[in-house]
Amino acid sequence: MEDNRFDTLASLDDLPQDYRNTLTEQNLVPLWPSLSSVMPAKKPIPRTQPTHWPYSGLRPLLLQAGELTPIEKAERRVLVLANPGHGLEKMQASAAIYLGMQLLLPGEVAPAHRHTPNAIRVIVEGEGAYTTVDGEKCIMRRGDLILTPSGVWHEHGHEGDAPVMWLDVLDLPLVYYLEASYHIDGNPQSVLPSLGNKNYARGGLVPSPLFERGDKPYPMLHYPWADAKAALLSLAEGGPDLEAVQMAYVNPETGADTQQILGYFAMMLRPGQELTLPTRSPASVFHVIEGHVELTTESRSFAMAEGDTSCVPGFAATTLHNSSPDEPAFLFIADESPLHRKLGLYEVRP
Ligand code: 1HN
Repeated sequence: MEDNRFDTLASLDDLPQDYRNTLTEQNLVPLWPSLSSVMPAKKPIPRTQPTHWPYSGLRPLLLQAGELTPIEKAERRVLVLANPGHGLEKMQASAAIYLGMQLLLPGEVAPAHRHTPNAIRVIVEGEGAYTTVDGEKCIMRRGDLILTPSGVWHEHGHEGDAPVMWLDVLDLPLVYYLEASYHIDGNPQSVLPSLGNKNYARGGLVPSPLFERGDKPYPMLHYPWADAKAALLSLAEGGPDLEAVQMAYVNPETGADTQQILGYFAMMLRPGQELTLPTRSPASVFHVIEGHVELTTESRSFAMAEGDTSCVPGFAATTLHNSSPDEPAFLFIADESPLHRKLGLYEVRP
């Protein structure tokens, strides 16, 4: 048996032009000339290229956008981290992941809206900004994860005195491809009295008044970095032999991924640690919260500093290295694994 029979199939040029013209007139296409590109042998040929967006390059351009474009003219003032493999105008980091770096200046308001794509934010720099999600005012601090699930009202405001920047991660490319992407404008939300994430102050305990359990699909919207970092340090301390010090962000009521399509993780690399990740079908995004990380994938290598973001396609062998001999490094990771698992496409290659 040949290794790849598809390579031997006839091409379009093997067909007479008048036959091809007649097919086109009737909106018909022969399959065999395209079979090997839509289903390549053994693994996909991704459009997604390993790509690195250093914060040092992005930051001054985003601040410049703050001077050039008032918030009223932007709705959201964002520079999109676009993967050249998809074409910059597609605004995709991977097949399903959109990434943007957003700027809010003191006193500005990014008005309330809701939309079908799911969003999250990871705070990169600055203090005093907040986002109100479903009536819950979430104060943004560096490294915090804040969820804005599909269909939920959200708006951003800034009561501090220096610019605030954060990374937005959305499943927009997928939802757009499905022709399911739209938004609805809203009015300022009233902030509801709530304990927010403090309802889930300790792992393993969920509120259960009068023996009942909550039924919100997104019970926790704000995951402070201080808690995630403490959890990672505790895991590392308790397991000196543990290869990967990694936490998944989950719905505390169900233990499931926080959102339906993209998955979110926090990882600690011990001083000097080199970690080879499993080769998996979903694409992944890596964002450095603290420290320096060298990411190597498919003969590309990125020296990542704090605030840097990079993207790696699925099926790509990837190694992370904390180049500091005496400080841990901390990463935020987003991937397409919930989507792949739901679709039955999730794979880990040996
Ligand atoms: C959006 O609503 C936000 O609410 C950020 O901050 C980025 C990118 C595409 C579509 C909607 C936000 C977005 C977005």
